[in-house]
Amino acid sequence: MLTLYDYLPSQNAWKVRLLLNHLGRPYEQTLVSIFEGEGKSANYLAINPTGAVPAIQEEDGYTLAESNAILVYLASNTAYLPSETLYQAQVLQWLFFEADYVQSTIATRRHWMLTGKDKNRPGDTLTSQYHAAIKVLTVLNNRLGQSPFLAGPDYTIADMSVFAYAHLSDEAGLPLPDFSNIMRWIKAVRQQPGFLAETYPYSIDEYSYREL
Ligand SMILES: N[C@@H](CCC(=O)N[C@@H](CS)C(=O)NCC(=O)O)C(=O)O
Repeated sequence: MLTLYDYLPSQNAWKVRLLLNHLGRPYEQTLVSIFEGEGKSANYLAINPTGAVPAIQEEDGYTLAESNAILVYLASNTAYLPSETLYQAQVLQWLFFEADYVQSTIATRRHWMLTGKDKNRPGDTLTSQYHAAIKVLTVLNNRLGQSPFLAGPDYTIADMSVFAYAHLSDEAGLPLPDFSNIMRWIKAVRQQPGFLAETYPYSIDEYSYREL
């Protein structure tokens, strides 16, 4: 059976849980206590060289890391990753956008704010991060004003990936309700069959205040 290396409050890991839920694919979970340093163990670094979650391991030992690469792999030959070349490339466009822009702004800011780490960050870093996050939400809102879902007419792994942190933007101190197209899309994503509503707060982990 597939193994998912997971840390419950991680929304990068939640993306993978969401897709597995949509697919109805059974898996085993191995929890990695990242803030206690378990990700830095030699055993785990052999699975994911960055020490981060998520990662997966197939029964034959094959391993894969980076949440968006995992989504591409697991969604291949399913309705969640179109096979037509340009449509598939548009899915990749939004997956790369997520990894580059969403993770460095909304996700990082939310992590800092929910674990108190924002108090140890310089004010100008927080200010420039806020403006960068607003720009990301504006790009998403504009795109979702033109298209029902990010890559086109269908719900794909691009939506799963971006949704993971974007729908929690209010927890990063961002004015999510101001972005009406994103709000419409959030409702549409929640209505997809097999949507996974369950997320976990950092407060379930007594070590989450630690720096990585
Ligand atoms: N780009 C990576 C980011 C993964 C990531 O940052 N994971 C966090 C949890 S959300 C983590 O495990 N951090 C621990 C570390 O980096 O050592 C992905 O998309 O999978």
